[in-house]
Amino acid sequence: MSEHCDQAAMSREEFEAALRAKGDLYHIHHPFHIAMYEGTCTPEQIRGWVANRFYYQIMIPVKDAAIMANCPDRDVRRQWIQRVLDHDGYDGAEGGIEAWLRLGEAVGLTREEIISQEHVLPGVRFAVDAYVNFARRANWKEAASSSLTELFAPTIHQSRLKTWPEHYPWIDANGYQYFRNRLTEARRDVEHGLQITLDHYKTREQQERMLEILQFKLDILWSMLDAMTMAYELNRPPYHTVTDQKVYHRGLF
Ligand code: AHQ
Repeated sequence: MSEHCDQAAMSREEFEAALRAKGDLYHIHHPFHIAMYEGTCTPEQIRGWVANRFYYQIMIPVKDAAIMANCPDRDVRRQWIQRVLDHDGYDGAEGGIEAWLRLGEAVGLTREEIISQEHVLPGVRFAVDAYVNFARRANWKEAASSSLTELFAPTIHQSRLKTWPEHYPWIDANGYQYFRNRLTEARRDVEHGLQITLDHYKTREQQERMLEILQFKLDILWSMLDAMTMAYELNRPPYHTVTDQKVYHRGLF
């Protein structure tokens, strides 16, 4: 039992404020992100970030489909499926994964090397897989609420749209469509995720558990950038002491 279980439940407003306060720990404050929007990243660091985040992007719809598979509520599924469509695309819309591939080409990667996952660092893969596996086995409402780091996402997408063109003129501006798309998609997703979350967690203990779930997701985002820092800022990619070859596993499931 958490030490809070004997405390009174937070009101809906207090609970929402506690969720939003977690934004202080969002990965927009990670040194790697700060370097990106301050313009001090090298092309190799930008390419490393895009190639590694591709794994996160392709696993988001898998995560969302896992939540839907566990969700018996048709009205929730009718709304949640939009997240899968936003990334996978459908007739008439290329989808976010395709837009991310175009971001990859815009920063000088080839589609083949992105899709091959040859740049995906073990630490990034483990963090993303932890998120997907949580969504597969957690109560669907807990899994749904773990997406609420997107409360803070519009700001981070806006920071890229505002700063990258001036700092990285070598990046083809066509690559920025993904970030533009997420400004509206994230806001719509958060509306739905927040309503599920504020309706579900009623006791203080449940509310404290939700804050733990959000911290779990913040840790995922932060540790992805830690892995990229080791590889692309500290020049200590995996196995760098024993080989200059890229050594990685492609995922076992
Ligand atoms: O592009 C992002 C995205 O599609 C999603 C889905 C959502 C989720 O279901 O967890 N989270 C998320 C995020 C995206 N972009 C991240 C970024 O920094 O570009 C932020 C990330 C999030 O805040 O969870």
